[in-house]
Amino acid sequence: MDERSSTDRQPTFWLAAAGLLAAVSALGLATVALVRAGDSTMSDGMGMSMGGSASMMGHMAPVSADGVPEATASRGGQRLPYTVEDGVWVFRLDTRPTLWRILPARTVTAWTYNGVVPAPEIRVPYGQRVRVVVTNSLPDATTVHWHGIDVPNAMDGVPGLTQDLIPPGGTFTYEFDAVPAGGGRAGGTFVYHSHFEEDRQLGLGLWGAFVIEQKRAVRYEVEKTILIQEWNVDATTGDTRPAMEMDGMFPNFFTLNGKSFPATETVKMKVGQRALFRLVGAGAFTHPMHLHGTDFTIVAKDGQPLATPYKADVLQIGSGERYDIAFTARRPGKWLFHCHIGHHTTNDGEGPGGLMMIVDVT
Ligand SMILES: [Cu+2]
Repeated sequence: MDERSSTDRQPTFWLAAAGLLAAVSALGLATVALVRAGDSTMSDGMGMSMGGSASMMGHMAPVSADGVPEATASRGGQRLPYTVEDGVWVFRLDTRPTLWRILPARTVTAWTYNGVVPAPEIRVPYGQRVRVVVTNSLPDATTVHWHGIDVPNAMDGVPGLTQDLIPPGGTFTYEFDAVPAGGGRAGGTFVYHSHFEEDRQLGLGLWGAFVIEQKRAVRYEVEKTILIQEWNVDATTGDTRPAMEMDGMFPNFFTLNGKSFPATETVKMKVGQRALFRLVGAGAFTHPMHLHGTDFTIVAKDGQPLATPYKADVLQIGSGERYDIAFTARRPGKWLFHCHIGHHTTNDGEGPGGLMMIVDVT
């Protein structure tokens, strides 16, 4: 029973009314901003990073699919070829929009390195001098950050801080020794990604693995690098927006190495074989990854081998994180490796889909 008198309620009523009025006004302003953002082109990269509601709306706009070609490769994440110049391993990356097929009947408009999702894997011996020539064929400026690698400051890829933006049509050459930042002496799983308009460019796919091979590496019969990503796709129009933790921007498709289940790769193993999965959180969301049929041992975190590896059967993988997990195939069968958040194992709400792959043990 509410014992307050009607006069007691009046201030509450007027506060509520004022709040409602403010909310309606804000909605009106937001609508104006949305319309203006829709009118502006997405190539005005500098303007969009300056904050404010109009730029926020620009970041939420779908990426243009006009004239974007479909990928010629069906699988991403393959090792990037290189040439050798005076002992330096020279790699070439081209950032460009690509229609990427995550399912037989579903493409996303991705922003890619070299037209594939995930980006090609760069893999070098510990300490190798590398040069990466980046050409920007996006409609927007970009940079590349070498996440977890001991680069000189000028090679760190932070626009306005360590380098100028690479404009559309521009090129920038990065060069450094492949050593873990902090001087780690082992090596392991690192990443490279855009460091400009990260909400948009990372959400559209600009991520790749960078593996510094360990000098005394444990050998595994099966080794996979697995990038976990999310996508926001309008199932009717096919419009792709960068997936973000924000109303209207939440992901409805999820990929392991650029494919949603059942299009994900099946990992084939024989009983007794050992596997190493290099898991990379290459999106904006956290995924509790779970393996059926056996536990696994977490042997490295963020490219650093653990002094005390530990066992688990679910592992949370957040944005930018890398975990190397090792396991032995114990029993024959088709064992699932999947995210434990049910929504993440759907394709636009239809399951099974998304972040699932099969480990097929014979
Ligand atoms: Cu998940």
